[in-house]
Amino acid sequence: MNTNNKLQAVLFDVDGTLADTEQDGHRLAFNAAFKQFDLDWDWDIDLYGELLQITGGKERIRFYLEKYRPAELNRTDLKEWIAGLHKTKTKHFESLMEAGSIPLRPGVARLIHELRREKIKLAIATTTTMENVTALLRSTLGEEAIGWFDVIGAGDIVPLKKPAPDIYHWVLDQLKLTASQCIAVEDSENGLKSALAANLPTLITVSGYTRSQDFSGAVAVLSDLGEPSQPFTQIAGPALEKGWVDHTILSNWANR
Ligand code: XBP
Ligand code: MG
Repeated sequence: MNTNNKLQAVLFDVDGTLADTEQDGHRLAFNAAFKQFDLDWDWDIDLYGELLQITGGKERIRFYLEKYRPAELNRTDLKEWIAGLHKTKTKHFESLMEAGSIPLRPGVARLIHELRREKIKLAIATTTTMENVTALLRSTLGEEAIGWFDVIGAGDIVPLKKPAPDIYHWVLDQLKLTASQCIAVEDSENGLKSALAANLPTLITVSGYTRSQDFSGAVAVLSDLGEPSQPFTQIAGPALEKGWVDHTILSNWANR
């Protein structure tokens, strides 16, 4: 095999992929921030599912105002007000992570440790705010885990969030790798669109809010990354010999 084609890096999404953070993490943090701002808004589980079509917390708040609270759009300081509300939301999310409220999904820690042993680079490409990424990694894998990732692309580092490919382009640039040397792991249609538009082979592990989305173009769709003791369920893609994702399977997908 040409070394240029060898799998060099795995690019992980965060929300829904590393951990199921939306329903009982981000949603609760938004609601806590609304309360702190004396707003009578409550994003219940169904409404939040609808709002998730918009990636990015600040963008999601603006979308909610446009659809459900148009009077609020008349604020003269709207942009700053949303930014302040979102900052408060981030603090609440960090507290939830510090309390250890959300575990990593099956197979995530195992695969990260294995990729490190195999000297395959780790990167993150996410829409979420950087503080959320570090809080999650710290609470689940320990303080030093942040340093295991060669590149972390997060939040507003690029102007256009997923489904635009910008965050994946930015991470590939930082890694100095081409898309064909890497594979992305995502959980959502917006994330898949973003990775595919950057030409990345993409594995989907479905999450709470995303299991009925359209994952055409993914190398495979799985319930999760699986463990030898707790195999994944395969939803789409070519039949696999094992019930857990390891670096060999990822290399094969990257080199299809
Ligand atoms: C994640 C998101 C984020 C989080 C909230 O999408 O859409 O907006 O819900 O994060 P993906 P912030 O998993 O595709 O990256 O509030 O920090 O923006
Ligand atoms: Mg996601």
